[in-house]
Amino acid sequence: MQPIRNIVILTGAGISAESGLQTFRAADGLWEDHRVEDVATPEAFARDPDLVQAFYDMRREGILAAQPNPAHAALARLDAQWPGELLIVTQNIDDLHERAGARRVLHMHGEGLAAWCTACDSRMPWTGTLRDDPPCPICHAHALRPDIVWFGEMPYRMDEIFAALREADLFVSIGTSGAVYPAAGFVQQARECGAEALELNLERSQGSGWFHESRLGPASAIVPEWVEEMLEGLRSR
Ligand code: BJW
Repeated sequence: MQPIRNIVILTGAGISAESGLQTFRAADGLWEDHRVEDVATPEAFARDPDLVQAFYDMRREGILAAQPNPAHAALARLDAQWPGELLIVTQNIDDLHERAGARRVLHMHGEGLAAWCTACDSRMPWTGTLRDDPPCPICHAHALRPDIVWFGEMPYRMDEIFAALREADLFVSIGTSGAVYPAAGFVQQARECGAEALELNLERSQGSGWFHESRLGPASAIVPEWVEEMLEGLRSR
């Protein structure tokens, strides 16, 4: 077998669970008190902007209070040391990969600490609240929304993701349930292009059968173990 050179890593809410950020689909998950259609669709936002803005104001506070955990730190270490192509595609809207030091990160579902002005189409860092409907600092319209991708909207930077998947020798999925497309289909796309596929999760995901190997456990333990293996493999090449 050829040595692994190019890696695509898909992360989901499970990697941030041990940083205190709730996942979506656990029994006590984020949407326990909210129906997903009431908060995570453009239609819901049009119908009840106050409810949706308040939900994301709360999420923003949670992100600001959270700290990266050993799984984020391990991926940052791999990013810094891996000599081949590497792309961390995260579905998460938190910035914990970046705060741990990772650089090759792509947020396919947007960023919780950013706002998007739908009047002038500007995107900007945002750490305050939006439920008070502040004006856009650029065009002054009252048309700011969280810069995140809701159901029915196109995830960001799909061309870059598909290009990376085509070149990947290894696809690794960490802490995602495989319930939301197009991310849930990445494993199939990577495999069709010849990649090995590894899943790291607390429990098997919906698409578990697509992976060559599944390692089960908390991300803060199994991600650093896997990263050490990869770096050890580099040293012995
Ligand atoms: C641990 C752990 C620990 C816990 N250690 N692990 C029918 C069929 C197919 C598709 C569709 C369909 N009907 C509609 C669609 C499309 C739709 C979709 O997928 N719907 C599904 C409900 C079926 N998708 C879309 O609309 C997307 N857009 C789209 O498809 O555009 C068209 C297109 C087509 C082709 C190419 C390109 C585009 C947009 C999806 C947007 C999703 N947005 C959200 C909200 C973002 C903002 C926010 O954060 O509020 O993104 S939904 C939510 O789910 C969020 C997440 O990123 C996403 C995935 O969730 P994730 O991360 O997997 O979390 P959980 O909770 O599900 O799982 C956590 C996992 O962690 C579990 O497995 C645990 O075991 C594990 N875990 N603790 C390790 N300590």
